[in-house]
Amino acid sequence: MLKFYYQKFSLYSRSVWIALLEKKLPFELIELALDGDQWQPEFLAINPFGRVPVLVDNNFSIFESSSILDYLELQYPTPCFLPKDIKTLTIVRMIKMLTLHELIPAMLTLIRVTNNKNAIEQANQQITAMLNFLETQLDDGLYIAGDQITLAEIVAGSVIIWLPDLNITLSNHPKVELWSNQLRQRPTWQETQPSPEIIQDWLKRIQKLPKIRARQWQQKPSI
Ligand SMILES: N[C@@H](CCC(=O)N[C@@H](CS)C(=O)NCC(=O)O)C(=O)O
Repeated sequence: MLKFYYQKFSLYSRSVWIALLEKKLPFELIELALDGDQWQPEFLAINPFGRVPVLVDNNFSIFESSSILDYLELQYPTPCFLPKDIKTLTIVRMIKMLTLHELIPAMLTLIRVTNNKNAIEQANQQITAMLNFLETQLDDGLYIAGDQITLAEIVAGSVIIWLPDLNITLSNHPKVELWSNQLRQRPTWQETQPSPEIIQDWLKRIQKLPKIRARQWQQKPSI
């Protein structure tokens, strides 16, 4: 049985959780509190970087959400979340990477940085650029590759629905808004949707994680 280590508020965990559910794979959910349990030797033996998500398949431990999603596509290819057409496949991969390297870091900046106008402005511009790009890739009522969801939906679509919690409206991007609302109705999105209490808790705790991590890293015996 697959073991999935996750945290309910983790933007990175949710895409993997949705992929496992969409593929209807049996898996054991193991929740970390990220209150120090990620630094326990048992967990560091699974992921020496002390982060979730992690997937363990038959003692094979995979970390980094993008690598886990790639592994799932190769090992459990049905249903397949990567289109065959080369151009569409490349757009899906671009959206996945842009979400991880542009969108999520910009969202984390908006949550963590309160006193640096330039950083906040830049983060807002990054988010707008992402929304503009998605808007050009969508047709009304359809997914990125047509009728079927892809890793673009699973990665970007699991994150974008958090934007209203950061006071960023999707109404200037009507195709993205429709797309996001459609995804929100899927059973897998509903099953993984954090409650408003978890979101509030997340907004507070996510600010502290880098400081705790820096302290912990200094104290950590070298590996
Ligand atoms: N690049 C990693 C990022 C994973 C990540 O940063 N996870 C956060 C939760 S959202 C974490 O485990 N943080 C624990 C900590 O900072 O101590 C991925 O894509 O999986």
